[in-house]
Amino acid sequence: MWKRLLIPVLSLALLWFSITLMSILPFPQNKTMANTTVTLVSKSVVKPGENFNVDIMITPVSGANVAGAQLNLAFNPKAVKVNSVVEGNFLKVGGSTFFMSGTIDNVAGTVVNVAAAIIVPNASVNTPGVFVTFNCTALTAGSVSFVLSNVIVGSKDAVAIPLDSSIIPPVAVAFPWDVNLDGKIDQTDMALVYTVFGQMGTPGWRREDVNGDGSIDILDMILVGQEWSA
Ligand SMILES: [Ca+2]
Ligand SMILES: [Ca+2]
Repeated sequence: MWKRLLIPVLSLALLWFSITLMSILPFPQNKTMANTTVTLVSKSVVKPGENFNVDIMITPVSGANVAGAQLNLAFNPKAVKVNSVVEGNFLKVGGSTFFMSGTIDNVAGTVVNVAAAIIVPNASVNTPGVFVTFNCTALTAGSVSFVLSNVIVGSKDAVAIPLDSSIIPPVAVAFPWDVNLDGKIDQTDMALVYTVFGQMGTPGWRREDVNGDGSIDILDMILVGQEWSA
């Protein structure tokens, strides 16, 4: 009797366990990029003192009819400063615009209230483009994440358009002495230089040539050592 019951009971238990597991585990959703996206485009590596641009790119879905956008930017003010905020061509494709370059605070590490609206009745945009460009200067060692917030992209009917927030990533700007680009300057970077110590090549041919002079030597190690963050 018990033996005859055992198999069905076990099967039922297994089925219940499987169903429970399926409802608990975060199975990947069927993710489609159906929404308008706002992305941040920048060089990944800059040298101290270097000027570089951070572009904010908007890619509308078909029929989004974008007529305006706003955002804030946050960054690490020790690693980078923002010099200017310039409107890109994204909205201008649709017509003339009213542009607010926002307020730069290089102590707090913010640019707030960057916004633009098309000032042509019934005009809108459905093609990707650079909404705004932040011109920045890299300051000191470390890495910086740019983070967007308060992002609103509006249609010509003044309705907020759904955005794919999953592709509003922080972008790391790393410095030459962060050889492995992990945001820390530590034993790992020193070990990478050590591994190829003495090699010669075209200046900067590999990241271990930290000072970009073509020779991997003590000068590269000194640069890593002087920026040690561990
Ligand atoms: Ca590192
Ligand atoms: Ca070198």
